[in-house]
Formats: sequence, structure tokens, C-alpha cells
Amino acid sequence: MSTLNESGRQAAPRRIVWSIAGTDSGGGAGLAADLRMADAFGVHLCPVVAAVTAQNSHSVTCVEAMPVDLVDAQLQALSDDMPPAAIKTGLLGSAAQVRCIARWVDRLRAHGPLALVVDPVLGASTGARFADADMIRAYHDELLPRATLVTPNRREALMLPDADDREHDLPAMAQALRSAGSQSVCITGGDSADFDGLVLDWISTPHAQGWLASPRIETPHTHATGCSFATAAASAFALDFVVADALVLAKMATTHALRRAYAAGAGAGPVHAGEGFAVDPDLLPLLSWGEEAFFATLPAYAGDTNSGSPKGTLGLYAIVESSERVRQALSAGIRTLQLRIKPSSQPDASWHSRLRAEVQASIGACREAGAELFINDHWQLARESGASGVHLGQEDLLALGEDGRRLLLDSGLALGISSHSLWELCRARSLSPRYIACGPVWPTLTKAMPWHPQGMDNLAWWVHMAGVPVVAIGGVLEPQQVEMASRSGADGVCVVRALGDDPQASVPALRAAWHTGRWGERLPTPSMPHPSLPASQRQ
Ligand code: PXL
Repeated sequence: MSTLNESGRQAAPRRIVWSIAGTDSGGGAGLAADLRMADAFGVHLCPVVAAVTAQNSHSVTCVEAMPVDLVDAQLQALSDDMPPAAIKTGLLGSAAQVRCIARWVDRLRAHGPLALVVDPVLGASTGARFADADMIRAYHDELLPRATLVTPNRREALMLPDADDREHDLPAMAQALRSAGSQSVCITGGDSADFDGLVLDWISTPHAQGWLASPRIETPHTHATGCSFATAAASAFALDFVVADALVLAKMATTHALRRAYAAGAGAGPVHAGEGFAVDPDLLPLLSWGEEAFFATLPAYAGDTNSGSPKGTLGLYAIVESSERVRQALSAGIRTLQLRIKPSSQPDASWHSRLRAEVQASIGACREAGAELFINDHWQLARESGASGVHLGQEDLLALGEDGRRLLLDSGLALGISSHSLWELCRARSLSPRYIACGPVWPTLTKAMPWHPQGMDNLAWWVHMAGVPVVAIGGVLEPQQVEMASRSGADGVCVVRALGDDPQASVPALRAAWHTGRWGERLPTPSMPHPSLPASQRQ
């Protein structure tokens, strides 16, 4: 029978996640936790029982593996009717089960993409041991090579071969697990010492590596944190997020679940996943740029600054390629500008001196007009020339290295950072920027890029969540688009081609649209962002 949604229309079928894991008679961990987390993401979870545990809130008294035929039968029944977008494995009962699951992963992948999250449940936090040497070998030989993501905590990572001789170096441990075949690794830090009150998870993915950081939630009720985190990542995969973005959402959902954890029994109670994790700005983590856990902003201090940036609203923001165009835009009334001079294919001495002259002339013109100017790329030159701000892409900031980024921050230059994904948003936030550029808001021809358009939904979500002013960029050609972006609550909107040859002619309508948007009804914040990269980028 088909389901109808509230407006009476056919509802899209929910994405399906299989969780192959254990039961917990205490209702805390394993499949019970997985069901709660999948529900928080709006995906459907099929609970495939691999083991039964007898336990309460302080101890596990019995673990019984399901016969491999019974696991196989459950997977067979599901495969006919409810094929998964993602599989998560939790507590498994035997090496034979592991081999059975590996065969199913291969069979399903012959028909289409399938993400596999391996949560290596090798022991319980209460001290029970769940895996012998045979089982650990099976994890290593059968599951790691097929894993999209493996999510051990430090203790579990140390139990896996490859990682065990690198005890004090999580990045090296993660690299070893990737060499064993897992495409991505997240070593969770909930069981490790805090860093400035933050819990740090090390993520190593094809798109980004770094420390994902959120404030520690002080609670004794942490049962099922690991199960919940892995299921959150699998659910985000089922919704087509790439690994680095899925990990941001998983961290938010797990922190939210920890905040809502409750007592049940005398020992550690369960974390409590639920809806709403993706609209609370306090839950958005930070991401470091490299192996140094350096954060210029701490999440606890990041409030919603969009409503009243101390430096004033950026507003209509023109990106131009020469000091002459800077002057034209200024005389048309623009008060936020970026000078973006394309790199020369042959940057000789004369090009450099022209660049310097352009930068200096632009700074002079903007200072006189009381306008805010950001120099694209050339931050050292900008600083020497007395500029007040620079705009940099994420690749440029990565290339600067730890020392370069520190020098940049110490320079006091106001910083604008291009960002296109959740992980880039979290990484940009960590440098306490003047603004974060959210793009491409609409399809853009100015730059060839792999990103899907963010649309007004993601833009509104970023504005609500970032804790830093957000600027809309990409494909803004018409005043009507400026009005829409302004209605999202964005602090500014960038125009490049919309400026045309004659800013005197184009700017009045663009500025009017900006102001109309500010006074118009604010766009709603969606409950979840949508992916900004195709899921095919995951495999
Ligand atoms: O947190 C690991 C875990 C997974 N699955 C089940 C468990 C536990 C820990 O107790 O009981 C069923």
C-alpha cells in the first residue's frame, strides 16, 4: 500500500539503511539506538540481528551469536524488497557472519552504489570483550577493504592490527586503517582526554582531514554513543552526503543525543537521538585545517552574529578585476568590494608591479569612500599595502600550512573564506572570519566547479547555523536573485557579471532589491541541508 503525506500527495519512499548489529536487553545500545538515530534522520532502518546480549545499565551478562544462516536469511528477505542505500555493522557474532556480510556487500554493489559503515564493536565500555583474534582478523580482511567508513574509538582502533603501534598519533592510526582498505576513517575521541573542553574526533576522508571538534557534553549517560554515531553517518550516506559532510551531521546528531541522554537503571543511561539536531547552531562543530588542533573561535563562543555584525552589514558586494572598476562601483554607491585579479600565466616583474599598483589604488579609493575592501589571494601584498581585508579560497588556506595561517591571523586582516560544503563551513568557522561565502548559490559559469547549487534552502540554513556573517555567491545575475538572497538573512550578496559594463546603470536596481529583501518575509530555515556534491564523489 502506498503512503500519502500530509498534503495528500504520494510521499517519496524513505531511504533504507540496514543495521547488522546486536540487541541490548536494556534498550540502550545496538539496534535500539540505531532505530532512534535513523528516525532522527528520516531514513528507514532495518534491524538485522547478529547477536543477542543480556545486559542492564552496568553490565553485559551474556552474548549469543545468531547462527550465520539466520543472518543470511534476514539479509535475503530484505534484499528482495528493501535494498539498502547504506549498511552499518555493529556488534557481530562470528567470523562466519563477517564473511557472509562481505558477500552480501559485493552482491548488492554489483547492482548499484552502496555505502558501508563499519563500527568495530570489539568491546563494551562496561569492559565486556566482544571479539576474539579470529574475529579481529575477519574485520581486517573482509570488512575494512569494503568499508566506506570505519568508526573506531581510540581503544578499538588500538585493537585493530595496523593501528596498534601508533598509540599516540591518531592521524597515523587513521592512515594505517585507510591503507588496510577503508576509504575513510573517523577515530572518535569521546573516550580520550578533552582539548580545551572540546571532544576531538580525527577524520580522514578523500575530501578533508582534520579534527572535528564540539564542546564535551557533561553527562554520565553515554551508553550507545558509538552505535549512534555510526548509524548517523550511515543515515547521512543514505541521504547522499559525502563522507566529510556525513561526519559533520553525525557529530551534530550524536552531540544532540548526548544532550538528551537520560537515566534508565542505576548505571550509564542511553543517549537519546531525535529530530532537531540539524537546526541548533550550538551543535555545528569546528574542523581544524591540519593536524594541529588550532581553533581561533571556540564553538561555545560562537553565537548568532548574523543579526548584528559588529562591523555592519556587508550588503551588496561587488567583485571587480581592476582599480578602475573599483572606482566605478564606488561611484555607483557600492560599499563592499573585492579586487580579484586573475593570476598571470607569466607573472614577471612588470606584472607584479602592476598588481601592486592596482592593489594600492583600490585601497586608496575604498578608504576615501569609507568602503570595505577585500583583496583576493595576495594576502602578503595586501598586508604590506595596508589593506584591511583579504578573501581566500580553502585550497589557498590549506596551502598556507599551520605557520602561514597563524601569520595571516596575527596580521589582523579581516578574512573572507570561500566555502561550498558542510565540512568547509566548519573549517572556515574555525578561523573566526569576517564572513564565510556560501556558494555557488545558483549555477555559475564564472568558475568550473563540481558543486551542486546551494539554493535558497542551504543558504538560509548556513545563515542560521554559521555563527559568522554569511555572504551569498555564485550565479547572481538579476535583481530578483539579490532580493531572494537578502531574504535568507545573508549578510551580503556578491555580484560579478550582474554589475555589467556600467555599474551606474545596474547598481540602483540591485541595491533596491537588496533592501526589499531585508524588509521582506524571511525565508524559512530547512530542517536539514541538502548535499552540495554528487554522492558519486563518495566512492
Ligand atoms: O557500544 C557498543 C555496543 C554495541 N552493540 C551492543 C552493545 C554495545 C555495548 O554495550 O551492547 C548490542
